[in-house]
Amino acid sequence: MLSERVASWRHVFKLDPNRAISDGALDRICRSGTDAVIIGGTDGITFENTWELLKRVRRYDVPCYQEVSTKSAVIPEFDGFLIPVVLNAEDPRWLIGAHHEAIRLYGRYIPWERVVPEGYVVLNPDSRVARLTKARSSLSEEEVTAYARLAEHLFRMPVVYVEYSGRYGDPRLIRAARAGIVRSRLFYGGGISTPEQAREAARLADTVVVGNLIYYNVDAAVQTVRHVRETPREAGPDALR
Ligand code: 1GP
Repeated sequence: MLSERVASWRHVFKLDPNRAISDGALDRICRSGTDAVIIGGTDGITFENTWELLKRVRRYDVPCYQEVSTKSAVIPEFDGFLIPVVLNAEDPRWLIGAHHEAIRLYGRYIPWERVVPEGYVVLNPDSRVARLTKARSSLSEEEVTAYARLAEHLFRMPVVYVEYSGRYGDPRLIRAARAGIVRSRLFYGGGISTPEQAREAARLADTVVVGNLIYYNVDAAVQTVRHVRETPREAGPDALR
């Protein structure tokens, strides 16, 4: 099952098809020992730029997943598909509208066994994803816990994703998400650039996502794999399961 594979990820890199990356940098990322490479982004995502990047990543053994943000860029050759559902979006398009439209058009062809929904909670109001989805991102700990609980218990989502894209997050809110889930996997992504941040994120989340750092300090990005792997996750409510 794909969601079981996703449940084994401790560290992943996220590559943006709309940003340039040299062959040398891509080589380092794909050989870094990360658990998977996710390809996806918010702006300027096309079939062509996604396909170009997928072909380059496919030279390596690392599993490669598409995080789908636009239906016209979906490529069947990925190992699997992560489908963001932005739980705190005030524009319902990003909660259900875009998904409904894609399923209306392509529903009979979708390989559901290779699809994993992600319940996003977008917490950086200045990020492109927050602006696009009109995310209600100024949330209390209690509100974040409630979104996480809702994702797991109402929507049965295998992944809850605390997204700070572009800025390192508030550890209290990552903990608040953890407090709401028992079985779902907690992803954290946003602004990781130092060993301390990588270690802290690894203590708080099940899966740590590193994106932007790849594009300005690939050495530091590669080192986050080791920092995350060396750090045990702190016990949460799921410790009892
Ligand atoms: C973005 O969560 C990822 O969707 C990673 O965030 O790009 O800030 O590392 P950064």
